[in-house]
Amino acid sequence: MPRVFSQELLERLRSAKHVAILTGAGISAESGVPTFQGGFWGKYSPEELATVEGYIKDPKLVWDWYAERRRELRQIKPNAGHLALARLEQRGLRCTVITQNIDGLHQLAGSARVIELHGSLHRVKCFSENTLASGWENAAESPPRCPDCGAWLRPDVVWYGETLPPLALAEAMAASRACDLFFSIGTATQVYPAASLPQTALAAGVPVAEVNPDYTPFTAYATYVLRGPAGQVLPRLLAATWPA
Ligand code: BV8
Repeated sequence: MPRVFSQELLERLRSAKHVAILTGAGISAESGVPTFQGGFWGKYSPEELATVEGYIKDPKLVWDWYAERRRELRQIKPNAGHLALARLEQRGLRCTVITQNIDGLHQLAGSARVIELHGSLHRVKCFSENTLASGWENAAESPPRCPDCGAWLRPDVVWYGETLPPLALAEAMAASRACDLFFSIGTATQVYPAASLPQTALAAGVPVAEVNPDYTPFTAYATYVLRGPAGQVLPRLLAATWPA
């Protein structure tokens, strides 16, 4: 846990007009959502569940796994890390949260500008038409069927081997280049193209602060390394930047 923050970082944050923030599973860890390294994949392999092939092979297993994650989220609240980012936005500077998470906790914490690179657990779409579906919650069948065409429904998330929503990715890239300061928080920076965003910021001359209790493949390149859990580091960073 950093005792003090670099004065340069505090000054940059204090004078920033636009901050871009990439988040991963680590920012939701303190809310009780298991990270990919520590939790979900432990039971299953990504290929089994988070791919089109895995879904076609066993649609009920995949649908039920996402349904279990959706149920678990009902008891989960945003933590101090999510709330600190929402407060940062409420200070009036432009704050673009770019998340790999599908839990919706940034929006629940009050962040208004959230780019969901990998979709949302709270949305469901038709496997065939790719159109969002509603009214599936009480379906007896697992997975439920599309009311329009009868195909299976699926979570509106990006699986391995699927391209990211083009607009979301374009907006994330643009924010990474245009911001005054970039944060990479709670991500192992191993899943692409999301993992390329901190480097995109650096290449555009934007300083990058990494918030993570552990090292990542990006740590050596970070301008500032804030070693610790986001739920502790972020509130302290805001308090140090704006003591009043
Ligand atoms: C794509 C949604 C173009 C679903 C997710 C072969 C074939 C096909 C593709 C590939 C291939 N090889 C490589 C690829 C590209 C692939 C990829 O990058 N693979 C990796 C494994 C190498 N990417 C893709 O497939 C992407 N699409 O590239 O399309 C294409 C198309 C065809 C062929 C080639 C290219 C799509 C990727 C999206 C997959 N969907 N999620 C779901 O959630 O079920 S990925 C999912 O895993 C997350 O969204 C996230 O992105 C990733 C997990 O990473 P993290 O968030 O970083 O979490 P992790 O647990 O790993 O780390 C947690 C971190 O937090 C740690 O560092 C820890 O120290 C830290 N931490 C812990 N506690 C705290 C903390 N930090 C702060 N505070 C704390 N308290």
